[in-house]
Amino acid sequence: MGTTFLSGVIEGFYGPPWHRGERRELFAMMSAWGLNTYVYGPKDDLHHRALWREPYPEADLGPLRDLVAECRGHGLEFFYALGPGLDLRYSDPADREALRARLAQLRSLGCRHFCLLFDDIPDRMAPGDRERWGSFASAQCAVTNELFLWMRGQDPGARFLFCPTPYCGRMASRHLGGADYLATVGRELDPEIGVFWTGPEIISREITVAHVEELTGILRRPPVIWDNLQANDYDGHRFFAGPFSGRPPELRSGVGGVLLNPNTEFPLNFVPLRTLALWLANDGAWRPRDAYLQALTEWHPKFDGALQTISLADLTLLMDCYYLPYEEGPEVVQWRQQLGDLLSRPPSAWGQEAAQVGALAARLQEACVRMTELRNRPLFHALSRRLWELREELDLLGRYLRHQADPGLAGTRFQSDFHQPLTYRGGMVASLQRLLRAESDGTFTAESEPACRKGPNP
Ligand code: GDL
Repeated sequence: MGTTFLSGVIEGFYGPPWHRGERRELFAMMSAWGLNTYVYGPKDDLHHRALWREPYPEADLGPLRDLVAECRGHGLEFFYALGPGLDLRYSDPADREALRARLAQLRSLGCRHFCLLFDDIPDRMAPGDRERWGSFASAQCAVTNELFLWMRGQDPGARFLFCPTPYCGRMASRHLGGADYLATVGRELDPEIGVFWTGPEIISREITVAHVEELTGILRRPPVIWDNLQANDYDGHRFFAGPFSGRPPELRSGVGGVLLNPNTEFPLNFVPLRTLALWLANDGAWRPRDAYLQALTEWHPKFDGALQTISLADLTLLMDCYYLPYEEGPEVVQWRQQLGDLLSRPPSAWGQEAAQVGALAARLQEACVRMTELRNRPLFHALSRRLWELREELDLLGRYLRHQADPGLAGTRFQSDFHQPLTYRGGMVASLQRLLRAESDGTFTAESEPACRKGPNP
């Protein structure tokens, strides 16, 4: 394994971890597509983070051993990630022994490679640790180096990866983890340990070669990209079925690997993983949209319907609504634009356009209905809550357009019997969202404030 380029998946999201059958399917897809690495690090496996000191109980050992064996049986490398940073006391010998014991337990199950993750942890140290190490970065490096050397003593081929506390450009620029954190890691972390990095942001729209070159200088090694492009654990309304994009193919030679931390719902990850594999194998101009269309064509057979099967064109339209964090697919973007323009005009000026806009809405609504009939029930279950929301909005919109366009109802206010206050867009979260509005420039405005202050009042 040595310095092999790592490509594949990190199961590193918040929320329910994948189950055994899903991981088995994952390994088969990964090995068929030429990906080589799986990192086990679900934030909500209690023994990964909250109970990191406690070894796995006896009942969990068989399934874990099988998981490692299945992964390796597919020719993939298995990394086990431990996240002790919530309450690790870096200078406490008992805690350091607990770390060794946990890795030894995993090693006894066949695991050879490990990660220590220090992401999303309190940005402060116990006073004793501060006295001994001086900085967070030094403390984390010392503990990681010690474990790494201990593991290498038993297995010279063992590989280690380290996730820093500031793991993206924005966090580093805010000095998360303390001054000179990354430079300290560059100097003090054993040069054979890889360092994770998510790009300029936690969810990076783009990761450029220049960005990783600068970082490589500081870290004294190329980073391993932990890619959250299609992670959706931070927003229960969305998922991302769009292509791997915003990363030029030249990035491949500037990093030590690319691991996707994708959608929490395993069945929704076909396109993200397939397009990552296509990106890795690409040797011409990289066209993410083409890769998306190819991956959707390969995914389409999974959408076999009990009554009727959705067409590839309608599947594309639907998945365009759940594309990437910073963009939707082109067909729905154009439709949304047209819809916005239409609604800004009086109904008397709508003409034929209302019918066109309504027809696409109806097509999308129909596509949502097709999804309820999928024979692949896990796929339907993964889609269902998000698509229900989309259906509700499309239904409301259709009713609104018909009401406004009806000359007999001119001057009356639109109301829907199916979208009653508090049952529709209700609840605490929705009310909090209305209270603090997110502006398109990244700022937030309280309900009582004017939308955007353009400067001092005259
Ligand atoms: C994070 C977390 C990750 C989570 C992701 C998306 C890293 C290193 N850590 O900050 O567990 O899934 O954001 O919400 O990315």
